Amino acid sequence: MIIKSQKSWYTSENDVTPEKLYLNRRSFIAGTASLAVTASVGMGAGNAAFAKNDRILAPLPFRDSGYGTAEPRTPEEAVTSYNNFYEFGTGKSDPAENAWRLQPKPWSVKVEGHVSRPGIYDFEDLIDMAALEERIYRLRCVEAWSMVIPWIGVPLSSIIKKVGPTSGAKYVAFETLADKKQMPGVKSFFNVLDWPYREGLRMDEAMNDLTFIAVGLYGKELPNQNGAPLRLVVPWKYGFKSIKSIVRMNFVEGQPKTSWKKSAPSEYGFYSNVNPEVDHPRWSQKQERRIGEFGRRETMMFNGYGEEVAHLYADMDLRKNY
Ligand SMILES: Nc1nc2c(c(=O)[nH]1)N[C@H]1C(S)=C(S)[C@@H](COP(=O)(O)O)O[C@H]1N2
Ligand SMILES: [Mo]
Repeated sequence: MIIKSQKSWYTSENDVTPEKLYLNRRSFIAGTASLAVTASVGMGAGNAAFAKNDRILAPLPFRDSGYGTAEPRTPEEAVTSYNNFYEFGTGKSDPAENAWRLQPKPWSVKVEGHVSRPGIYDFEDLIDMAALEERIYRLRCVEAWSMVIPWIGVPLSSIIKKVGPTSGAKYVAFETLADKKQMPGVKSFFNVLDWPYREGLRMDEAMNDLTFIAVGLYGKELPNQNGAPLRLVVPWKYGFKSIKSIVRMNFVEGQPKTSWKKSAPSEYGFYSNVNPEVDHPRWSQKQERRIGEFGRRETMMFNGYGEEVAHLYADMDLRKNY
């Protein structure tokens, strides 16, 4: 019987327990004989966490971007073992346990739609490794916890400029890999989400200076569980907008369909801007628990990035456009 030693930052779902998550307390109770068989999502319940993801992560060259915060960074161990990546299971420790199956190299991204240079881009053609910068951003999950993460990557705008959107491009739609062979959550009987995982941004959001494509964190390549080899980071929006392991970018005219909105439209909208004034139907968004800290913090409008992004929504009702 495996009983995990719990880190201080490793919360149970005691903050909020969304229905969709409660099925998956498996990872939490793996040592509890009476409950050990609840809702296994088909990847072998009860494995020790954090044991298998032994891909060697190369250090990355980067410059400091000046995008920082005085708040302490969340410990690396928490950033890489307390994750949401449903393709590998819905428990917080499932991604770290299962994502070793993902093959992030070689990797390519299909770029299509309203662009002058569509095509299949190798990772190396999309990401200028000589231009990597570090940005320390807050990440606020919709489930009312948050982290501070030193990301390494490039502005999304640098990639968009490469592919040359044309006037028909009003939104960018993103998709994650959905490969049953590599992703046990995708072949699971419990289809929590409609795969592939989909997200999208309005073009002005995508071009905003804060919007980032991360290829690393804490000075090294991205661990698989954090979305290797490239993932979006949109720091003023709830974490689920920050789509991982991207394989497709489609430049479209209409607002794209997104996975969470499709699964529960009254709970998750297209915009998903962090907003303490607009509660989730099942819990408050006024406060958050910073992973690694005791107590709670007040949640900030736009996650504290209002100066950079509030103008994007100047004439919108953010209660309607949640
Ligand atoms: N493809 C994919 N991307 C995803 C998710 C997911 O389940 N699948 N979860 C999202 C959610 S809810 C959050 S909070 C962040 C978590 O990122 P992290 O694990 O690197 O902290 O990833 C987001 N990106
Ligand atoms: Mo999240």
